Amino acid sequence: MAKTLNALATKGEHGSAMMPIIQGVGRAGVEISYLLRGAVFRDALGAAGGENVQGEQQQKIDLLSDEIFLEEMRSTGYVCAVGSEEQADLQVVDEYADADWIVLVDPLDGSSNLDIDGPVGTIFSIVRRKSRGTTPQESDCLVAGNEVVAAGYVLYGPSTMLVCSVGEGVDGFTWNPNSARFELSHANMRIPASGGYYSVNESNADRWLGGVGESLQRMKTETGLGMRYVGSMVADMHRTLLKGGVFLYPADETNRTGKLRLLYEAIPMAFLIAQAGGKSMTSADTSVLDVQPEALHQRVPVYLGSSSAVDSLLG
Ligand code: P6P
Repeated sequence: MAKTLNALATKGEHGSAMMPIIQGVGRAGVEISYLLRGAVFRDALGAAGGENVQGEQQQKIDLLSDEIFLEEMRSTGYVCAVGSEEQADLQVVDEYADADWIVLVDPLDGSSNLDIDGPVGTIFSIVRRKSRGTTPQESDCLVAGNEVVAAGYVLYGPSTMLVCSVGEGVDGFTWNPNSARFELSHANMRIPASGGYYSVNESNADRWLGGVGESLQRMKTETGLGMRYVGSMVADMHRTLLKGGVFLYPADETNRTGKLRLLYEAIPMAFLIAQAGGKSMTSADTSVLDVQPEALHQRVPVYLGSSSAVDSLLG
């Protein structure tokens, strides 16, 4: 009998409590996966005509994915609010405003790759709300990565995978269309200590701040790593988790505090990498997991991957 998402229920301190929410993420992932496969026929690709709070062009499918995800979180009955890349403010789930859990999400990360049929993903983390007995506020979701209870991503590639941790290692589940459920395919994922690739948009190198260009040249010489870059964080991080190496998005003259968002991109991926035995830094001396969030859409530089590669890069 294949193991399902329920394999997570006996893990970590809150595994069983996380299950209704993780099952909801799985349902949203399946719905979004089917949406993606038929998007071109529903005129769902292309710009929606608006910008998100980040000032980025919103794709129609970003908005549809956000809607699907919020509805599935609502249906769990355990989520009091959702902080989404696609929404300026925290979205309170009115029917369950006194529930314990808040979910942070990038509903469809990398959607600019959709017009080339590239891999995209959903990135999420689950935190316990800070306040009790009041309507959830943005301050309730400003929880450091070290306090995250669960995190993961759904990867929409040739297969649909849900990679997740509830605080006791990382497990990968693949959607099995024959049995119509996620089944355990990658148990206890550990990032390789060496090998793999470095993954970065090197076209930004001349604009990087803090001497990252020289550090990267030194790392390339020291490690001899090849380079792979998709431009979709979930795909680039999934390869880093499986093959080893380092994914980085440094601050640059355009993105002076980094491009990737702390709460729903950097922290979930940092949590997974740390759980898989890797290293997750935002600078040479600060772990992503130690950053105290100050705003829902705050951005940070990230250096995530095998400890040896991150150490070689950051010294
Ligand atoms: P660039 C996608 O827009 C995204 O947020 C991440 O998925 C990805 O890692 C990054 O931005 C790519 O940014 O500047 O290389 O296109």
